[in-house]
Amino acid sequence: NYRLFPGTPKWRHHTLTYRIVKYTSHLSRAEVDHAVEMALSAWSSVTSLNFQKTFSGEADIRISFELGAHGDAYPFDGPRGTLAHAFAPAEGLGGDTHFDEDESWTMGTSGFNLFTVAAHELGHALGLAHSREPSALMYPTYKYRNPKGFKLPTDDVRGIQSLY
Ligand code: TQI
Ligand code: CA
Ligand code: ZN
Ligand code: ZN
Repeated sequence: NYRLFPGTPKWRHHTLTYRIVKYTSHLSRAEVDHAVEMALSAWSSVTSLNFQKTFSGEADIRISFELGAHGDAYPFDGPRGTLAHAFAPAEGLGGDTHFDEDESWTMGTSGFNLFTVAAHELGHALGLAHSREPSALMYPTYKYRNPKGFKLPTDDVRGIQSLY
C-alpha cells in the first residue's frame, strides 16, 4: 500500500505553480505540455489541488530535462537506469522534477512514455513515496499507462487524499 515520506512533507497551499524550464529534443513542446498537463490532472482530479502554469520566475514545481550531472546530488546516467527523479514537497528544490534527457521519451508505448513517468514523479513531488501495491502508479516498476481514459489506481487515490 501507499507510503508517505518520513516527516510527511506536504504542500501547505492547494494552488501550486509549475513551470517547464527546459524541454526535451525527443518530443515537441506541445507534446511535453500535454503529457505534463494530463499527469497533473490525474492528481488534481481526486484532490483539492490546482495547478497553475507559469512561464518565468519561481514555481513550486520546476520541470526540466537534464543531461548527466545537472547541479543537484543525483547525476543522470545515460540511457536506461534512472529515468527521472523528483524532490518531496519543500521550499527550494522541493517539488522539482527532472527527466533524463538521455532516455527515448515518447507519447506512445515504445521507449519510456512521458505521461507515465511524469505521473509517477509528480506523485513524489506531491509527497507520495513508493507503494507496496503492485497495481499502484507509485509502485517502483515501469508499466506503460495510456493517458487516454487514465484513472488513478485506488491505492494512489487513498495516498494522495491522505495528504490533500
Ligand atoms: N527514479 C526513481 C523513482 O522515481 C528515483 C527514486 C528512487 C525516488 N526512490 C525515490 C524518487 C524516492 C523520489 C522518492 O522512483 S527511476 C519509475 C518506475 C523511475 C522509476 O528513474 O528509477 C518511474 C522513474 F520504477 F516506477 F517505473 C519513474 Cl515510473
Ligand atoms: Ca538514465
Ligand atoms: Zn536532478
Ligand atoms: Zn518513484
